[in-house]
Amino acid sequence: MSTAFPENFMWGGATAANQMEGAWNEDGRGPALTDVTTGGTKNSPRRITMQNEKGEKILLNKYDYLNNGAPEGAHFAVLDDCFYPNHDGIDFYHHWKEDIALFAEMGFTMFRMSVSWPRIFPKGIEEKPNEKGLEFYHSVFRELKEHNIEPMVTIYHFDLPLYLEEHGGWSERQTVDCYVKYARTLFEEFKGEVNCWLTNNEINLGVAITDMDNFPKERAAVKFREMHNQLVASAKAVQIGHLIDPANRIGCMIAAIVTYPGTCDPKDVIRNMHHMETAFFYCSDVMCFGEYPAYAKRMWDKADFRPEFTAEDLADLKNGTVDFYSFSYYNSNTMSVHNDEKASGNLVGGNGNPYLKNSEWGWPMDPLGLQFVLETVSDRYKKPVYIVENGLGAEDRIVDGLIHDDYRIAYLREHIQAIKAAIDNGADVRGYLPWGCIDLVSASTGEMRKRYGMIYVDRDDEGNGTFARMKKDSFFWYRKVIETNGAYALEEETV
Ligand code: BGP
Repeated sequence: MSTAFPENFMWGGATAANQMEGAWNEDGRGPALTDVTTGGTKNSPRRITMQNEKGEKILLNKYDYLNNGAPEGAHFAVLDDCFYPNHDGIDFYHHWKEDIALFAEMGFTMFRMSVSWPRIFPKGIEEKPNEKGLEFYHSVFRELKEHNIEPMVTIYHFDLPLYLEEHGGWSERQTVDCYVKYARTLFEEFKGEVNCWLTNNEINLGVAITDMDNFPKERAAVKFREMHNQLVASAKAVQIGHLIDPANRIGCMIAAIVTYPGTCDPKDVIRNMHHMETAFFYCSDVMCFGEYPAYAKRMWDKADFRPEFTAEDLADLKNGTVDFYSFSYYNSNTMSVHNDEKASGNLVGGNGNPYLKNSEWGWPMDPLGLQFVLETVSDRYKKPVYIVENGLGAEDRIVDGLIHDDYRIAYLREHIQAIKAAIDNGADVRGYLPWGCIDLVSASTGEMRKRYGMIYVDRDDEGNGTFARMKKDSFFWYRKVIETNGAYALEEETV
């Protein structure tokens, strides 16, 4: 056996309930925001569906909603003539046994999944959890254990119960209380079955958007308040999780929004530094160090935000620091005061980069950016690091019953090589869990055609398909990578 990667390095894959489970209204599950979000494409945004007081339809651009909130008097509605891809996902709710067997066949030692919040507390406010929801996850965790796969469980991944969303979402302290009750329920219920947890997927997104050009100042203040509530909720969960089971390891989950200065103009360097602070470091600095960083003042002043945090909240942040750091990474961008041209990328764009090629969805592919993140965060936080999302969203074609996804293999190989380089340079990297190891609904576009998986799922963007699973070439390639503890990805030439 090769010793290319550290012994006990965890290999696996990552998913989220809202994008894979389906069964959106089965067995007592309540709706989430993702259940009133239509499909979209690369060029047409997903819509949030609502109705006004007269019952007239409103289709709101998802990003307008996230940036500006809902129009006065509008309420969420599931509309008959709209298609909601998350309602069925890839029907993991009924395929979990088969899917876990496939993960085991690839050799996974870790599997990242999330618990669907509204499957446990349909509205978020109930006193007692939904037993059927708990049973479902017990079955999944038991099955993973059978196959010696350790679950890494995200407590909250994009699926706030719609009721809480309608009642102010994260700007209300009620949501913090409901989250804490939900997290406590999971820690108690799954004690002994799950020991590795993430509190909140890509928690930094809410503040990252405040650094986008033209983001309204008043809304930035709202976002900082909401983010404070999320950070406090997370810190409370960390403390409770440790009390309930000292064996629990609880991490933050950050979208690695990496940007480089567009030129060597010192103005670009400063612009980029400020962008990285806001978009990338702000949340994890709080979650890892237990207090707000000094540069928060610059961000708050700009938004006229007066932080009035209670002593209790500040104590929670101090006492609820995470045990490890985890992140998603797909692409990098550049920041420049000289360039208004926008590039695409995961969630928050910057300017493009002439040295990099773009994916079919326009995301600049940059394996060295992953090395950059690993070395940066490993040194900044001095905590174990996990890559819990990474991968290439691409269209796959079935030819003679096979899927030759050499483009995906090339992407994964180059990123694994970058991880090894970071480890050789001293980064404390513990695991690699590429995103969407099985095809699932895209978060940004709602498409199925944007596939990340090593396992193909027969489902299209109109809701057709049998949900049958099929192994792609990358399935066999990744199995070999895991079997050799990474060595197979290092031996081969970079495509
Ligand atoms: C991250 C999310 C995931 C996932 C991934 C890929 O932001 O945590 O839920 O979907 O991005 O993005 P997309 O699905 O938009 O291609």
